[in-house]
Amino acid sequence: MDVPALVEQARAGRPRAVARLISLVEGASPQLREVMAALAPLSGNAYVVGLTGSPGVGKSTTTSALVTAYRKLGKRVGVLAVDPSSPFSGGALLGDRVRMQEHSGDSGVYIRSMATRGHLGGLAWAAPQAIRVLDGAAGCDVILVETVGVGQSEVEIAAQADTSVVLLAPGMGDGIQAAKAGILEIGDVYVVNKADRDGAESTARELNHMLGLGESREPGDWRPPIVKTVASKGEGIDEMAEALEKHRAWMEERGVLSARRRKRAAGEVESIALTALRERIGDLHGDQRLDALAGRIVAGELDPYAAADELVEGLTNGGTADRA
Ligand SMILES: Nc1nc2c(ncn2[C@@H]2O[C@H](COP(=O)(O)OP(=O)(O)OP(=O)(O)O)[C@@H](O)[C@H]2O)c(=O)[nH]1
Ligand SMILES: [Mg+2]
Repeated sequence: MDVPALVEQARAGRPRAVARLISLVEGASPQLREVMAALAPLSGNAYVVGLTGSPGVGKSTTTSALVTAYRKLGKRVGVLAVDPSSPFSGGALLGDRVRMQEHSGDSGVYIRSMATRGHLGGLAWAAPQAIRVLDGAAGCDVILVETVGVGQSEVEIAAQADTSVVLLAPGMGDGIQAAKAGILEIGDVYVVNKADRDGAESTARELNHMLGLGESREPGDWRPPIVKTVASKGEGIDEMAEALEKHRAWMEERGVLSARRRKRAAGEVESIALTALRERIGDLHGDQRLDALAGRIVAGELDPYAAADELVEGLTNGGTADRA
């Protein structure tokens, strides 16, 4: 596969080339490095918005309505629907495809679903690379990343996004769960969707109360807004887009955007390096270097910490040439 040609085709607006690039990174193809190297100078223009919330709160419906709003502004939009509970792309996200169907004929919209369970490093590993393809190769101005809020995943997705949106819906006991799940720390913008249903007002009030209970804010600090939407009718979506824009502007003013991106890149490097190190250590089982160190520990000549230092030193200094 000719990576530079694929990148060129993707940049010329060919959706199939974008899809193939994402498949390469998703499948951890041997060409992954080549793809990432090609995309490095092209990336960094897209604004990445993460949307998370309990199953069924309306993430896909909201995402689809936001796509419409951004398209009206002439922006190219990428959508990444990440399913952290499934090792298969497609299955659980079939409903999402249906809800996104209205954009299927639009060449300014790329929609991709991705399963991350079973991936080494999970979401933290797979999503940022797909985001790079949508950003650098597909030239998206905005990338919307939808993840179901289960366990750790919402925290992980918050770390991937420039702006994190937490969605709630009335009547799901979400307010109380919110505190437990720790989402009160990750939301930059809160959306109470299904505002056509009873209880939306009290959900918003409860959320407002809980957000206010946090540590006191300095003047000029970001105060996460709460937006009420009826995504299925497109109501409140413009307000939501406005809240996102405000957050983006606030981050840019204060240098928060670049700080977040640097932190994200650092985390990515760390995770890739740890994976590489783990693989090399895994390769050492049955290797005489590890065995020799173990023997010295058992003989009382060496403690396990000093042995681990020696092992890591040896791997990082001597072990690279033969594996590059
Ligand atoms: N009444 C009402 N229903 C809505 C609204 N938004 C979405 N729905 C409905 O809620 C259901 C779930 O919507 P989705 O957008 O699939 O929700 P989701 O959060 O993406 O769901 P998962 O991806 O399965 O976690 C669908 O039947 C939608 O039509 C709304 O504002 N009001
Ligand atoms: Mg969905």
